[in-house]
Amino acid sequence: MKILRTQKYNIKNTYLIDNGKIYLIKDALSFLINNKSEKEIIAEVKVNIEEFFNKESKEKIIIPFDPPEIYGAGISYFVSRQRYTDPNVAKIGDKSIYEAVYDAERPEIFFKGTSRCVVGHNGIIKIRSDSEWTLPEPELAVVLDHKGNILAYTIFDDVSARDIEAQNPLYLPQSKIYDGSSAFGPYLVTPEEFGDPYSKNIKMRIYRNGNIFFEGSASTSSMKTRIEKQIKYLLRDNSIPDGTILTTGTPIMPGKDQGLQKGDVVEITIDGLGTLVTSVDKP
Ligand code: DO4
Ligand code: MG
Repeated sequence: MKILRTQKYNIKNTYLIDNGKIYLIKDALSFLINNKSEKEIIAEVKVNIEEFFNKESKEKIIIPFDPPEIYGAGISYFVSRQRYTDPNVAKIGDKSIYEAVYDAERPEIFFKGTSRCVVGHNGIIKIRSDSEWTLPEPELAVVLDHKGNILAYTIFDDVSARDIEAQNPLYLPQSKIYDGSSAFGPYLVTPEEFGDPYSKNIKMRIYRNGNIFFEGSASTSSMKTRIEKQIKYLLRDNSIPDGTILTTGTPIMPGKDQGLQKGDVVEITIDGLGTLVTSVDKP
C-alpha cells in the first residue's frame, strides 16, 4: 500500500493506493496507526494519480502527513567515514569524529526539526543565506509509532549546510535545521509492500540548467548501522510521538565543488518508493 497527499486551494486529500484501486482516506497517520482499518477509508475514488505528477495539475502533491518530530542518523555507511577529508577536521584521539562514530557502538542520532522545515514532492529546498556549500543527502527514512514500530518507509532529503558543519561540530543544528532543510515523499509505503529495506538502490541526480550536473547511486545493503539499532538508540530515554520520522543516513556524497546552487533540481529515486523531485532556492 502507498499513501499520497495532495492539496488544491485549502483542501487536502489523502489517497491510499492498493492493488490498483485508489481510496480517499481521512489521514495517513491514523490509517497506519489503526492497522490499516477499513474504518479509515472514506470512499473508493476514480482519480488519476499520474495526473498529480504533472506540473500543470491544480492538485499538488504535498508531504503525506505532518511529522511532529524528525531525527537523522549519521555516518551509517562506510563512505560517510570520509565525510570530511580535511586534516583540520575535529578529532577524538587519532580518528576524525566521523571515523570515531562509525567505529563506536553508539550511533549518531540528531534532531532534524519538525514539519515546519519540510517540503514535499515538487517543493523548494533551501540553501541557507550564510552557506556556500550545501549538499542534498538522499536517504531511506522510516515513519515510526511511539513504540518505535515502523509504520512506513519514504524518501528523505537531509539537506545539509556542509561548510557550517565543517567549521565546528557544535554548529551541526544550524547546518541541519532551517526553513526548507528537508524534503520527503512523494509516498509513504507500508513495510509489507516495501519488503527488505536492505536491498534497495538509492539514486540521486542534480540537474543544473537542464543538464545532469551530478549523478550517484548506492545500495542500502551497505548500511552498517542498521535501522533496528538506530531506532533502539533513538528511543532510549526519549519518548517519541506517533509519526516521528527517522532518516537513516546518506550513502551518497557529492564533492566540495558539487554544492547546490539556486535553480538546481534534485531528483532522488529509491526502489519501491518512487522519485522525489525538488528545486533549490537561496534567499
Ligand atoms: O554529523 C553529520 C551528519 C551525518 C549525516 O547526516 C549522514 O551521515 O547522513
Ligand atoms: Mg544525513
